[in-house]
Amino acid sequence: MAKKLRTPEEASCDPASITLLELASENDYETAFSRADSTAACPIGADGMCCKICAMGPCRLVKKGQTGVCGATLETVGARNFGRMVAAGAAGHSDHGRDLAYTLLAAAEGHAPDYQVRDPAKLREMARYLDVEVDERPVDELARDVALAAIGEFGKAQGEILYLKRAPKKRQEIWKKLGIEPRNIDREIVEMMHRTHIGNDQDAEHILDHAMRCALGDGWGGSMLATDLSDVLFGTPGPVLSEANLGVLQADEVNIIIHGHEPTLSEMIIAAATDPEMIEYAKSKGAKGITMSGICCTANEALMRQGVPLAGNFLQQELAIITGAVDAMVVDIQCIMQGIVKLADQFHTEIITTSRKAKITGATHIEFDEHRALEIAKDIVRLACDRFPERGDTHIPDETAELIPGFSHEYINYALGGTYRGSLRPLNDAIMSGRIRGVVANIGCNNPRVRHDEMHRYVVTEFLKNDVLVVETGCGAIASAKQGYLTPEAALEFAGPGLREVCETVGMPPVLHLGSCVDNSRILTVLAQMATEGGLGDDISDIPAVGMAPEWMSEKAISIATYCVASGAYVIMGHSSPVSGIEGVTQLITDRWEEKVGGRLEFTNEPEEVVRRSLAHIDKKRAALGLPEYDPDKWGKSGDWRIQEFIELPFAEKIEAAYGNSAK
Ligand code: SF4
Ligand code: MSK
Repeated sequence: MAKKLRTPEEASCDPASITLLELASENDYETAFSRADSTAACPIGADGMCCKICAMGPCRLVKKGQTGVCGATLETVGARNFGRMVAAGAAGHSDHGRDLAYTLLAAAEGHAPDYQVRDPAKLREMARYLDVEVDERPVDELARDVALAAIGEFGKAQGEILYLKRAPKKRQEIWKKLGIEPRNIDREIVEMMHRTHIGNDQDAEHILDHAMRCALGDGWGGSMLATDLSDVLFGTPGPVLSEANLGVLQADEVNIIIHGHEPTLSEMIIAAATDPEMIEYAKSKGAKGITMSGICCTANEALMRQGVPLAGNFLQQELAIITGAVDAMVVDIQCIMQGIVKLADQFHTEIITTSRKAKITGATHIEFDEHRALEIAKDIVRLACDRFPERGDTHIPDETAELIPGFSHEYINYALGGTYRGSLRPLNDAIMSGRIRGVVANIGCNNPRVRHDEMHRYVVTEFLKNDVLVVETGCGAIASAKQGYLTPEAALEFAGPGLREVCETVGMPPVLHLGSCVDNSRILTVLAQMATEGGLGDDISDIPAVGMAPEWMSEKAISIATYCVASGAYVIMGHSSPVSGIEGVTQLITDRWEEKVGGRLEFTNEPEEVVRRSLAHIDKKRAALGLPEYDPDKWGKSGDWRIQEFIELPFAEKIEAAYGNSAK
């Protein structure tokens, strides 16, 4: 019997997406939503109980005590599957970081003339962490040495990853004691694959210890390097004003969507799209100009530094094509659905793959080469313009929301502490006083198995009400952007009284957008700085903070979750657990990991449970630090909104409010 298809409203809570899902349904356009409805997940695989790592299997272990042909237990199979997810996620983030290091090297050596060092201060900071001599050396010479040192972190022969020293001292000692300090980035990924080969590591706890080591190589290695290198090459983000949702597409302009994860080519496409010669070319094809927008984390990279609008998050990549208004979708790496090519065949949209690591059958492949980046970018823009006259009807939804992203950890320091004494002290103080109850990092993807954006919307709304400051990256941040949570005004409307006062004082949104998936490393940096600033313990595990990815789908999310846990954080993932059928593994990643590293990893598909457990954890950590119990009634008696409220009172009530009964 065919599975019932969800209605558009059941599939998404985003109005723009609902409109386009209605159009998809009327016209039989296939999307991830309809494929999820018609493709039931394999229950054995979903629970982590299937092993297919050798040809004696695949072995489907359906009951307790059952083993594979080789005798592998459920626990071993589950831990191996989990470890391999971590390895794949860590590889994705880290290989991205490696490419950026090679781009910096090419730029420093004069082989990539379209790139240069945009943030020399960040370059010098990187140099200090990577033990590169700084002195008064010319920028290109320093950039070359930093690039080589960064490349070295992926495969060096001895020692440990140098960025580990950015973690609080106590955390470094925990890693050392457990023997999970990553030696280099690639080695831990390779070893994870080796250990999980048939007939090798067959102790679930031992396999999962290595999963933490491998993930730490991502968080404090590959991802952190990727973030820093992007800042060096393209500039460290600061606040910009932009817009989000599919309404950013323009009916009378050439629309180019950039999608994937890398800023390297997209930065050049943005430059090409603003070139007067290209704009003239677009006009020669009947368009008024060229509009750039983005999907997924290439979008977040371009948004953070250039203010390029967000067309949408992961589940909107196909919906964007259904608008009929996208002339070219230029994709690089990660989170690109193969389905876009088949869908684009029904429209005029050109799908252009650009990475030497990611071709899609049927797409146009224009391979990116950093040595002639701008020239390639112009070819791509021209191709998009050539598609414009082929457009049919367009259906661009009206929805857009304003947002202010660009909260790098440097900017958060500056916003809170000022130019001369950039510091997280005011944030720590606000948490200590109870104005801010705690911090939640809401990250990660969308997943068509759950209602699009719903979990993100629910948890963020609840946290704001409860005076919890929310920091976000990836597609979770895009969900909040569409919701209107990324503006300072959102604090007046949605935040509890304490958080509202802090946001008003600083002029910041109650939800801070920190960037793309690799930029979760910025969250590690903020947490490490909060721990060393004083007043909130001396380790990440002491801070009243929780991490979560309520709509996760990617292996990268599992790597991120694991490195956050190994760094001391409590992490709750939504949707479902990849090891839900294996009690022993669930126990290891929760209670046992908590005993070892202070963090734990839980899964629940109940949004209310995510909020309840998070607030309970935050309050438990506050109590352990001896901080006052959270009491919203203490706050909210100051701030602009109170003054505004006062001004709007009738005269008699104004007197009463100002002087009380004594005025009578
Ligand atoms: Fe089956 Fe063991 Fe081979 Fe896995 S490794 S497929 S459990 S025989
Ligand atoms: S893009 S990994 S769907 S956050 Fe980074 Fe979004 Fe998740 Fe991809």
